[in-house]
Amino acid sequence: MPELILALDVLDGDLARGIALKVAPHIQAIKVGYPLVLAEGLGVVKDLAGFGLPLIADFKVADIPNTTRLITERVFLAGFHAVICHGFVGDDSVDACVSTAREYGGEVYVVAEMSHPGAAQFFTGDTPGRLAAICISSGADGIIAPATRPEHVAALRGIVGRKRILSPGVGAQGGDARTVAGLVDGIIVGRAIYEAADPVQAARDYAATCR
Ligand code: OMP
Repeated sequence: MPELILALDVLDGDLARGIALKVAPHIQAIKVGYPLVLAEGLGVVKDLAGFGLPLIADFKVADIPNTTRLITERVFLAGFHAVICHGFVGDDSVDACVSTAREYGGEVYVVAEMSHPGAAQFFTGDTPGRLAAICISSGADGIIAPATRPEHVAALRGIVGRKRILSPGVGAQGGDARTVAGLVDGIIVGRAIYEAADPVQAARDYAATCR
C-alpha cells in the first residue's frame, strides 16, 4: 500500500499551512522544495513539522561532496526528515549525502529518472538503472522514479528490490495513480491536490487509490 505524499509547492506560508492542516489526515508525508522555502524561508519547515508528518526536502542536491555535506546538514538541522539528491553527480556526492543524513537519523532518496518530457533527453538507456544502482551502493533509502513512465518504474523495481520508490508525475503531469500504485512505496501529488477545487476531497480520492 503506497503512501500519499503531498508536494507543497505553493508560495505563501499561510496557504501552505492551511492546505497541510486540511489534508494532513489523508497523507503520510509532505514534500517541500525550493518554491516554498525560497518564498517563505526555512522557518516554514518548523511550522509544518507541527502536523506530525515526515517532511521531505526536495532540494535535488547535485554538488561536490563537501557542498553536499554542508547542504544536507542544514536540511536536517532545519527539521526535515528526508532529502532528495541527484545521482548523476557521482557516487562520492551521494555517499556524502547519505553519511551526513545518517548523522541526523535522516533518509535520502536518489533521483533515478525524472517525470517530465525533457527527462527523455538525458535519463535514457541504462542511465536510470545506473542511478538506481548508486542508491544501492550508497545505502540510500530509495529512489525517485516517474509515474509518467510506469514501465520504467517496473524495471527500476527490479534493480532496487526492497528499497523505497517514490513516484511523482501523478495528476497534473498525466501519470495515473492506479497504474503505479502497485509498483511504488509512495506517490507524490502536488497540483492535483493543492490546486483542486476541494483539496481535501482530492487527497481523499488519491488516498483511496493507494489502498
Ligand atoms: P505536481 O506535478 O504538481 O504533482 O508536482 C510534482 C512534484 O514532484 C513537484 O514538487 C516536482 O518538483 C516533483 N518531481 C517531479 O515532478 N518529477 C520528478 O522527476 C522528480 C520530482 C521530485 O523529485 O519530487
